[in-house]
Amino acid sequence: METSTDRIAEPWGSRSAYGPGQPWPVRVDAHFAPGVRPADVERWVPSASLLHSNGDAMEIAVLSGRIVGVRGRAVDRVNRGRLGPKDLFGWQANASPDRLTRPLVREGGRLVECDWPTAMGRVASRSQQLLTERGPGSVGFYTSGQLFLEEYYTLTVLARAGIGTHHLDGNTRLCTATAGEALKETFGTDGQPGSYTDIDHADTLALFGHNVAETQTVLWMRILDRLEGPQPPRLICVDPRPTPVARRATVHLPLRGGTNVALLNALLHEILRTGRIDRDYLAAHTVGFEGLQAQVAACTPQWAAGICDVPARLICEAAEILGSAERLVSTVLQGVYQSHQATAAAVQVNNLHLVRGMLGRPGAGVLQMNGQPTAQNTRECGANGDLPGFRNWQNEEHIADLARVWNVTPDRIPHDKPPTPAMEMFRYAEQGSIRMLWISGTNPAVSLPELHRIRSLLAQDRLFVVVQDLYLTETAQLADVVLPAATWGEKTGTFTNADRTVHLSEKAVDPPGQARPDLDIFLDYAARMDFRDKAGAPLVAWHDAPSAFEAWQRCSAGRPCDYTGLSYDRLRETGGIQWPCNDQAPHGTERLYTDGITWADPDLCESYGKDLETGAPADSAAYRSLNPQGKAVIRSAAYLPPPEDTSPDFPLQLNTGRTLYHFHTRTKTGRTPQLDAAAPDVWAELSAAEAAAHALGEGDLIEVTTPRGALRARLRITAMRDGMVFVPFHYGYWDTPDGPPPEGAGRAANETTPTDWDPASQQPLFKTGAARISLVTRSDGTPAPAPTITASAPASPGSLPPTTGGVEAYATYDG
Ligand SMILES: Nc1nc2c(c(=O)[nH]1)N[C@H]1C(S)=C(S)[C@@H](COP(=O)(O)OP(=O)(O)OC[C@H]3O[C@@H](n4cnc5c(=O)[nH]c(N)nc54)[C@H](O)[C@@H]3O)O[C@H]1N2
Ligand SMILES: Nc1nc2c(c(=O)[nH]1)N[C@H]1C(S)=C(S)[C@@H](COP(=O)(O)OP(=O)(O)OC[C@H]3O[C@@H](n4cnc5c(=O)[nH]c(N)nc54)[C@H](O)[C@@H]3O)O[C@H]1N2
Ligand SMILES: [Mo]
Repeated sequence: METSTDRIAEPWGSRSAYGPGQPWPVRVDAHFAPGVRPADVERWVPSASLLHSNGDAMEIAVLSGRIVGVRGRAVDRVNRGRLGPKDLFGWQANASPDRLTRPLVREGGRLVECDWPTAMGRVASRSQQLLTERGPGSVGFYTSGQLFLEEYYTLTVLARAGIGTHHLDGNTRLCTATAGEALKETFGTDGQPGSYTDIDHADTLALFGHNVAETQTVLWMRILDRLEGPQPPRLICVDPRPTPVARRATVHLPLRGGTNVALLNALLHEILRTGRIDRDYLAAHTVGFEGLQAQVAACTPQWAAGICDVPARLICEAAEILGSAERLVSTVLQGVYQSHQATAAAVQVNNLHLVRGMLGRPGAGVLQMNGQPTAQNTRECGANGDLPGFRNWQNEEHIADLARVWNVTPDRIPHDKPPTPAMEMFRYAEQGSIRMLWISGTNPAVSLPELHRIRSLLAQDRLFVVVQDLYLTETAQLADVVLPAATWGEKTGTFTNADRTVHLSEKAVDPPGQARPDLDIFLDYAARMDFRDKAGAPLVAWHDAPSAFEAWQRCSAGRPCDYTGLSYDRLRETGGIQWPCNDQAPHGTERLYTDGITWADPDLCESYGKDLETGAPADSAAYRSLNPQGKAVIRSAAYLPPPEDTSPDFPLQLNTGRTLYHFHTRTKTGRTPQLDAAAPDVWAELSAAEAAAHALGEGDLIEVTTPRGALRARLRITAMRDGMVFVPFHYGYWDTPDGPPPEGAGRAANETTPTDWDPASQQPLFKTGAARISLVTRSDGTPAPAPTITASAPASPGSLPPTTGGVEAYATYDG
């Protein structure tokens, strides 16, 4: 039956309850432009969501050459037809009148319009000049988790074997570097062990620093539908904030920020103490258990309670649930990844599953989540710094194999030292060894820590900055050349979600003006640079998305992320398919490690592992002696306090993150009326006790200050733990009337965050810092511009007018 509701007010829509082992019922969600009916639609074009990592399959509705709506794909394994608010409404941003339609170059200090040959000519000639004068180390590429697979692969080939630089990384460094690193540390290679279908079978779900209700709304619908059905799973939520997940949890552990390792060590301590371990699994498939035993021996719940500031009783309850689970699914995301012991904590979740033998069967799986829609492809294609196909940069045979695929000599592939992580690239640009930085599909002038530093280093004269984007973002405003890109719906390619499901996204409409697909831009550059292989043929020998996909299939052959069994035709027809997909697994692979650990062998693994405390990489000999038979490695870690702890000057912990209605720096969701209206400006969250201690009330304008800088935001009083202030990081200044903030009075969370990172994954610490707050002006009675349905719900429910979307936000669902 088709019904229609306000999907801003009801982001998760209606329930379709189901029981363990049953298939998740279909429900098809749709939204169209005013006046358009489904029957009017001329063409439906297959695609998937691009505003989070869930990979919800959809079709784009086209009428008279315009996108006029979207609907979910009922056949797809990921969403069974459902869509979240960002996907129902976000497509409207494609047609925003302020899209970039022509390239821009900086002339006399100003950005002026030009044609493509002029813009690309400047980029190529500056590259040539730098290669001659300073060598490949003077050129850096900082890309995204939001382009398509074909684009990343092309960029990797031209940056590595073309330019020959170490400096290629993605904003995935800020996002899922820890997911990749944690999987490498434990299983020897990247690749998600679990599957979303594990939710259908689980008796226990444990979410570590993952506000899935707001950040993967459709996965939360799946969980809600299990929670409403027979034999619902037990739910553990580890998050300092009262997220929608916390509100539904069997046990909520609202821990002090940055204390995940202490908590996890205590949970492992209890599980070991009560003997809930799978000795056969440990013996057959792991090394390192004794180290873990020793490490957690003294980590009692009472000990952790003192560090995490949660009652020991709650830790014991959570351990009891984890210890008695028979089908356990754990997920991990930014509350773990963006803290100082990110990798150390994330691998303890892997350890929990190894110790309990909870892997490789229905309902037993780890999801080291991704955040961005195509972050998995950034990693597997090597645009995150690692080598394509999860090859090991320290293994000469892997280098030789890649050199064979690219038909170059092995010395053309830089591998004498580790690839440069993004934070180091920005430091090299600051210090002057990187002289050209090509930024594609990311907005670092809002998303990197310590923004005054980022602004000033991007504005340097000696640094040539190329920005490839859809809009004149805060970053593009600092560029020397701006390249207008086509986006989702305007170009064709594939991308892979957090559970290895590959989707095809096809071109539905033409891009505006002269905007071009990122792939065409990279191919144009490769042609201008005239990169050659060792036979003198073009290094980048493909010319469009299908031929780029085929080139990638050859590169992925025989690797963990094998794409050789996929094709655009198959993906178009069936919807998403999970890799590896090849002759042995023609229908794709639901879960990894169903039959033991497959890629940790010293000759096969992507990484020899790192010291979790220092980040120092191990070498082949060390790994061989640790793990000669290629089992899963149990790596233990001692808890360390956060590097920037609270002090009398900065008494509050600083936490930053997301809200349901916005995506990142809001370049798309801020241009979508329904989403913009739901959360139009920044706010800051405090507990009622903390607000009272500071004599502050709802809606007061406050200043949040750290040693780096300050921001101003309206106060929302929530049921959050005491001693913490939370600020969403979505709000830059492109849509503020006054442009860039005078230093010290911005509204971006990253004015205040520290330049510091986890040693093993090199992911920045957006959730670990210390701050103080002060009153700027009292509220006139207006509440903070924060949604009321989400983690920012008011402490006293119903005390404020609820967030609604009105008629504009009505969407239908069928099912
Ligand atoms: N609506 C929406 N959805 C998105 C995105 C978006 O911008 N908006 N972005 C996508 C991307 S790229 C990503 S990476 C994901 C991120 O998805 P999530 O990781 O779910 O989102 P965050 O809000 O960054 O952080 C999650 C939670 O971590 C908690 N946290 C903070 N410190 C700690 C800690 O020390 N320990 C623990 N256990 N928890 C802590 C925060 O309170 C927060 O509720 O979302 C994806 N989906
Ligand atoms: N304080 C704080 N900071 C954070 C985080 C946090 O939790 N707290 N989270 C971090 C995380 S997990 C992430 S993922 C980052 C996200 O940070 P960013 O990547 O900087 O955020 P976006 O706004 O998604 O930027 C993507 C840019 O790509 C453009 N774009 C979209 N589609 C296309 C396309 O097809 N082609 C091209 N060329 N451009 C396109 C968009 O217009 C936008 O400008 O922020 C990080 N920063
Ligand atoms: Mo992310």
